[in-house]
Amino acid sequence: MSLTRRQQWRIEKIQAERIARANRVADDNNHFELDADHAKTGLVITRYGQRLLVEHESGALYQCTSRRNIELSVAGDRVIFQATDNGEGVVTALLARQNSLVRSQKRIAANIDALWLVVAIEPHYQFELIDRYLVVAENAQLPINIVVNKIELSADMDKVKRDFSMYQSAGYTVHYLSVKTLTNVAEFKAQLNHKSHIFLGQSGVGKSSLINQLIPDLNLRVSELSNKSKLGKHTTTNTTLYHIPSGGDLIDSPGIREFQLDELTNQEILSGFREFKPFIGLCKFRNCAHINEPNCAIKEAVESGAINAMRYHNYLNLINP
Ligand SMILES: Nc1nc2c(ncn2[C@@H]2O[C@H](COP(=O)(O)OP(=O)(O)O)[C@@H](O)[C@H]2O)c(=O)[nH]1
Ligand SMILES: [Mg+2]
Ligand SMILES: [Zn+2]
Repeated sequence: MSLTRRQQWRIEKIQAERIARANRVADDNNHFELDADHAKTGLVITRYGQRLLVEHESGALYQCTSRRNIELSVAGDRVIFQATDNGEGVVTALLARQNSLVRSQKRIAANIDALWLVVAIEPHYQFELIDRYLVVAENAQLPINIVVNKIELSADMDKVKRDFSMYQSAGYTVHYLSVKTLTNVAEFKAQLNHKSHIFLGQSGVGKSSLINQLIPDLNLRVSELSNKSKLGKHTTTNTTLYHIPSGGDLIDSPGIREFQLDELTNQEILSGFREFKPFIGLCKFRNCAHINEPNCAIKEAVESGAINAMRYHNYLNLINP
């Protein structure tokens, strides 16, 4: 049986405390006495330059600086910190990350349980865009699933479901909902519990509307955080972790919602089609591009139906000749 996330954190906390204790000896930059026995575990809510807003298990927020010898943490990180007299704190250790989202060489969020790619009936979903997001997420080992919004606008839901069945058979979860009519929204909410989530996708698909359903007072909370943290208005554009009242966490920023997709290499594209994996390496030619080479295991899998023909077609559309 695998460890729960909480158990995992507890183990990491003990390890991190040891590190913090060892560092204490070497520490000559901090003017207060570090006391590893009183170290607290916290969750990074947001970062503003070198400063971090850290939430203790009790819910109390601490504005923290970070020890110089540890990597700067981001929203979603678990850290060990020590409160100082003035209600502020110093982060002394960073717990191991489960994963992290990096864009243009900058880390922006950590410990993400699910990325939700939001697409819609209007603007109408495009397979190429969906596949590009999936490829990026697969290459970064980020768990991604799909939300199809505005289903009340579709005159042919059977067709829509056929379109997305290829993603379901590749192992992706697909939720069909309408934020406008609230169709399937409660069910969707219910399964966000105990996990941390990121929503992304092109403009106009309904991400803000969906997030407002999950956290009706989001704008209020943004300004509350700005006040509490004395971080100023920047909080609105900073990547921030919010607790969803019905359960689960949302890591959000405008930059995350609509992040730009970088150019993808053919190698990344190939490894981004997760259902191709069992066949890679089985082709006649070692450098097979799986386009029109003889005895290609991928093409044979398409012919036998083991790989969905539309997904293979999407692969051909994405790769650079
Ligand atoms: N018809 C319909 N419109 C929706 C639905 N969800 C959101 N919208 C509308 O779609 C537009 C774009 O939504 P918004 O949440 O701003 O999308 P974002 O750009 O992804 O954040 C707004 O006019 C919303 O009111 C839905 O389920 N059905
Ligand atoms: Mg929006
Ligand atoms: Zn091949």
